[in-house]
Amino acid sequence: MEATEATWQQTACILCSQNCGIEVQTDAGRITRVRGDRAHPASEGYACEKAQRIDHYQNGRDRLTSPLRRRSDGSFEEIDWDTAISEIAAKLAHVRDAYGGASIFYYGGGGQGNHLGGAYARATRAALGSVFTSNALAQEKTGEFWVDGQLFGRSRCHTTGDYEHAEVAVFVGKNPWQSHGFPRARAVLRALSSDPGRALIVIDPRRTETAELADFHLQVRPGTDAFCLSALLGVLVQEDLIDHAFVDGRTSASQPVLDLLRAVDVADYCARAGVDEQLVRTVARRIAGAKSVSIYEDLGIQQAPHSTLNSYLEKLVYLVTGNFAKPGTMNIHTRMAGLGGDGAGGRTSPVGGHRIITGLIPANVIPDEILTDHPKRFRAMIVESTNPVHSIADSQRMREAFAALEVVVVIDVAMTETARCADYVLPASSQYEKWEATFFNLEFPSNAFHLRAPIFSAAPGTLSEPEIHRRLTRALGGLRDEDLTDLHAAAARIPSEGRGPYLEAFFRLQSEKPQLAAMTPLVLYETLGPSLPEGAAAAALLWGAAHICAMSYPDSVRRAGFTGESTEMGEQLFEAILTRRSGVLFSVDEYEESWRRLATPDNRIRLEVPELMDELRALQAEDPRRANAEFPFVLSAGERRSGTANTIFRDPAWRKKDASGALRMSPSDAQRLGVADGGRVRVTTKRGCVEALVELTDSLLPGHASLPNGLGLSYPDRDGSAHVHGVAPNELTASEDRDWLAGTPWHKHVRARIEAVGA
Ligand SMILES: Nc1nc2c(c(=O)[nH]1)N[C@H]1C(S)=C(S)[C@@H](COP(=O)(O)OP(=O)(O)OC[C@H]3O[C@@H](n4cnc5c(=O)[nH]c(N)nc54)[C@H](O)[C@@H]3O)O[C@H]1N2
Ligand SMILES: Nc1nc2c(c(=O)[nH]1)N[C@H]1C(S)=C(S)[C@@H](COP(=O)(O)OP(=O)(O)OC[C@H]3O[C@@H](n4cnc5c(=O)[nH]c(N)nc54)[C@H](O)[C@@H]3O)O[C@H]1N2
Ligand code: SF4
Ligand SMILES: [Mo]
Repeated sequence: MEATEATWQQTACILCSQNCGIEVQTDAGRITRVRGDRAHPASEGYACEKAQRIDHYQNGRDRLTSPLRRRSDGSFEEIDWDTAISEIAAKLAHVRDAYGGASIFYYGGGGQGNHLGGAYARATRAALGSVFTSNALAQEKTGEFWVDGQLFGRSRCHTTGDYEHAEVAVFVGKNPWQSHGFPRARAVLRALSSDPGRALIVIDPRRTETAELADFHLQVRPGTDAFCLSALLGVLVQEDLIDHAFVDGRTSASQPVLDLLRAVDVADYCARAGVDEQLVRTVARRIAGAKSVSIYEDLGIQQAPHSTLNSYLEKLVYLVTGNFAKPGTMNIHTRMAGLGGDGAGGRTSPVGGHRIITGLIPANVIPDEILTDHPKRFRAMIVESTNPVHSIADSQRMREAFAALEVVVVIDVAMTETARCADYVLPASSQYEKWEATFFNLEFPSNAFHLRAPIFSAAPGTLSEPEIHRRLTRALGGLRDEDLTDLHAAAARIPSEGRGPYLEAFFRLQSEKPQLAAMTPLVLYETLGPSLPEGAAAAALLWGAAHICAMSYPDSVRRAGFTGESTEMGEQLFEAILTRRSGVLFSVDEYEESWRRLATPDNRIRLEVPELMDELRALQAEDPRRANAEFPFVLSAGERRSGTANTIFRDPAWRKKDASGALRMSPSDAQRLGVADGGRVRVTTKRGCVEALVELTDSLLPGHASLPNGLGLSYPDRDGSAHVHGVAPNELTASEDRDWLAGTPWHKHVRARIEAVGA
């Protein structure tokens, strides 16, 4: 049948943080056609090839269709929702009453496409007194957030680059051709690469697809970025390529930093990092000579040795060259709502005293906070929309930790590795069966937000997360009907009088019952929710978010086309969010806004970070060239490839090529080991041993090997028997291999031994 315009429905791809707007056609519960949505304000019609496969998520064979309870023999039995909710509430309440709510740990709250659930989970946590939380950001971004806090005054001062307009774009440990990370990535990379007036710079030990397009590729030895970036900064300072007006006028405490960089032995550090000194000098001069530079740091340095220091050095590169708060440079963006956990600083984890950053406990220390007889250990866990048994370092230890907990509740759409370790598994409706949105709204100068309407009705047996949390909170007695009487009355007036009286009643409740603050999402869901059109009750919390956004960034929201005084603009913004199916441009910034968002007392960027200065000095004594006889390889465990999408697709059939996720290595290493392309090897680390298929490629340096991200999932074949496809990377990683400051893992830097199988 020829597709007519009317049959396309607007939604988004949920496979990476870009959440490109897509339009889909459906047939009998299947997503049959997918195209980029040109009306989406950020992606503008762009979508990569992975979006075409989205039905593998929607119709996975291991979708959950009933709440499950573990039997004593480890198998699961189906139970009804009422039984599940009342038993879970009773068991968690028991843990709370016996050991305190702080012993109930919450992990997750959203993946690449879904953050509404995590917002509603606050109510359940508040009802339980659960105060500790974490999610995958604590295995990647917390070091960077901490550095942001030091430099800009608050860890929520998150910067974003403008790669589309930058004269020079630098990618450090980031392969955006495959992993994206900014809108329309491949189009932007091609434009950068083909324009002789612009430059693309890549720092990566692998000759990635992005590096293939680059003008300059610094092919560092794995794990040596601290040396490479120090050398780059050394050149900038020693050749006097820094922006003095910016450094003197806009930053503070710069002298100690510049003094330290002046002392860097550039030639020596380049040698340690395995990069050509002349190339480093050329790159430094190109950066310094550019009108605008944007830099993206990602997992290649955030999940490798010295990761927090690396984040600091990366930021110093753009700061000493004045690439901040100007077109094409780094800027502090608006947000519709925060990601991560609770903001309060200075907290530490209850057992090990590990630093909590943006409310998140380092993922790597979670087993240590469970596997102990410490009285404050975690005793129960709620896991939502994440697969930590697979994604946190040391899967074996994660399984032991889960087994040691008294109660584990997993909320997911599929039977995951983590769900298998649960006492109760609650089946969520998929992201195409409910109202959903993400808070990955990280762009500058234009920022967009997209509320997606369901395109299917909920699969039988499933509930949306807002409804799951409503039921849990109610069963726990966290919210009472009498708290909501006034709001219900005000909501009843909405059809005739609009939301004005409701807003007043809401403010009244907030001042009269501040103890209900953590219940706000649920309060809105229960009272405002039913008044929203098309069953969009889950969007109720966005009413609050829209008002806060309009109050926080009035000028930016006005520039995006919203008008009105006082609360009128927030109402307009919410209305647009509710009705525009392709997403809403919610803020347009001027470059001065980045300065206004700074949170330092003197409104200058504070360049000196004492804790990292010591680490920087100590580099002197470290030589990364030292050989490791027992584990001669560095394994990057978790490369993003065309055929990977975290663990969102569990069905291996979505992957057309590289079905089992080959281990990539250089031909010279393979020859030495006596293994051919397509042969098998055994990979051994101090934590585990796996077998993998080999793909030879000269894009890797000798001594470096790479396994993809998101493989090693157990999936039922057509007759129902489960098979594991590929290598689960965290069978090889270890909890203690992490950054000393932020606790972020060294997934890209796993010491390994590799041998041919059967040789
Ligand atoms: N296709 C696809 N896209 C994705 C995802 C996916 O699973 N699949 N996941 C999404 C998620 S959650 C994230 S966080 C992002 C991550 O996106 P990226 O950070 O781009 O992903 P990776 O491939 O894990 O790592 C990036 C690069 O780091 C390099 N690297 C390894 N060791 C080092 C080192 O010592 N130094 C340097 N400089 N580089 C090193 C690797 O060679 C690799 O090219 O991708 C997102 N996008
Ligand atoms: N070794 C190694 N480990 C890594 C990495 C690496 O590079 N190497 N990368 C790390 C990084 S950057 C990240 S972001 C993490 C990602 O790892 P996780 O945080 O575990 O996230 P995902 O793999 O994205 O899993 C998302 C989960 O959400 C479920 N889900 C999908 N839709 C819904 C929904 O609507 N509701 C609910 N309740 N559930 C849903 C999916 O079934 C899946 O189980 O892995 C980290 N782990
Ligand atoms: S995988 Fe990412 S870049 Fe590709 S279509 Fe989906 S959201 Fe867009
Ligand atoms: Mo990630």
